[in-house]
Amino acid sequence: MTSRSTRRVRLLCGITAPLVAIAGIGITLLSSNAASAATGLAAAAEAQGRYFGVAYATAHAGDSTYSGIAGSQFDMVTPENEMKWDTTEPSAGNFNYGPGDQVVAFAQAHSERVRGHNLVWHQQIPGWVTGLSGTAAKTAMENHITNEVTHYKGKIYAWDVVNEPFNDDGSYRTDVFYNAFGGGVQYIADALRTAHAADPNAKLYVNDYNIEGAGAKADAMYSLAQQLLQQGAPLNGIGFETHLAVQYGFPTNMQQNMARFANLGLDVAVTELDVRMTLPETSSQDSTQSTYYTNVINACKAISRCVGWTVWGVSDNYSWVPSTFSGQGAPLLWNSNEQQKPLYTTVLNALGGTSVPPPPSSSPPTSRPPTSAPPSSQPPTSRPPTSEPPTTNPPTGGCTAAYSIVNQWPGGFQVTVTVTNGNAARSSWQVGWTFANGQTITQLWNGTLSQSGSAVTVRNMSYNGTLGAGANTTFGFTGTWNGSNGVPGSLTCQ
Ligand code: 9MR
Repeated sequence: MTSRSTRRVRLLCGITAPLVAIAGIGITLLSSNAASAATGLAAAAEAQGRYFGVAYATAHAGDSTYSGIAGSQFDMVTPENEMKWDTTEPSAGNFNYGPGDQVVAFAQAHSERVRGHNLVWHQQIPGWVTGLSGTAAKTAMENHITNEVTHYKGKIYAWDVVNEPFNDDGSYRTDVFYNAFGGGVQYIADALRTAHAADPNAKLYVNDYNIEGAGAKADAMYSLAQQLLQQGAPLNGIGFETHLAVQYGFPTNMQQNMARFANLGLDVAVTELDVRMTLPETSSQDSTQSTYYTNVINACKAISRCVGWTVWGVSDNYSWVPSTFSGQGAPLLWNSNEQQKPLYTTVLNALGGTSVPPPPSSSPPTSRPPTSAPPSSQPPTSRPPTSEPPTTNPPTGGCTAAYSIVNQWPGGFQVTVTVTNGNAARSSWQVGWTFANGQTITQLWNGTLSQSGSAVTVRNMSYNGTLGAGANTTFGFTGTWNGSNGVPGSLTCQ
């Protein structure tokens, strides 16, 4: 099936140019290779173009039930402690990546991606760092980031570059990094730039708790995000930890609050979800907990740039909660005997269940943001914008691809291509086109490129080949042009 439509997109350089959303060739994949590798929660999240992750601790790796759940129900892993500074650089210049490598190996063995957590935080830093000041502290921070991000280059989907920079009243924590750089925005911008230089393809986040709902702390984070973007710092997303408690109420206007960050052109993610309660567990508290989890799932689902959820642990027996909040616990989807709670089904249903949903009948497919950051060659004015959904009709088979120039400058340009699946789940895709004006791709992300002359073929990466019915994903590239920079006449997708 082939269809074609045109829309006008305002380029960041101020020119309005005709861009084209182009449908491709419909090929229905055979069921033998169409099934997603993911099961349970991950499969449900992936069916609508998002992920469902878990904090994983090597301390429990020998527990086969724990590892079995972590390796089958999720498609993203966050090391609970293994990539923090006190583990990775316990003394100056002595790096220890053994535990973090173990987490990455676990994730890769189970086809799961990794959120790196974290590079700069006021907690879990060794004494040799807190004792520094001035240039020595700045240098230590930059060296630490450069070394760790370089070590994991290409293996990390997103980094929590700076963790928990704010006090609850919205003021900055005046930690060693704040003091060394003379301000919050200064050290955070420097940390982001340093991380970006080491791995231009990792998405870079600032992460915090108690910013889920409207309030002074969320406003402070919003102001920080604006300032970082204004100065061209490579910020890609905001992490909302979402450590909730049934007794404290649900965050005010969580969806609207997350959406305003997304509207800045940022990804948003729920990064450390759990909902604790006062023990003993009661049915009334369970009911509130179910509501809170459902609300969090729905808030993210309603925002196209919300990329996924991560729960902060598998089962209640290993949760951080009881040792931190005396008399509280039961915050997760598996109980202290590592058995599924009814809450698991609640969350699965909120995600949409394991069955593949039908394609949308009238609304355009949910837009999924890029899964890695644009390259460093991108000029500072070119924030990765929210890609517009293609204007093609919902495909009935095969897949379609829409090409959108999202930025252009003399001799260079940036494109986002949205790949939208038809009505059959698939495990791979391939998009092709021919450049009309001899353009050359210089760097491409979220896909594997082959360009021969003007003919371009892009295939999926291991992590974004699987698309449920009606789901979409994007890849992007920067390139060079000379004379004119027209959009290709047609794109194929199969
Ligand atoms: O779950 C982590 C726990 O094992 C550690 O002892 C603790 C140290 O402060 O950190 C916990 O994880 C935190 C995360 O790294 C940042 N956000 C809050 C999490 C819960 O405290």
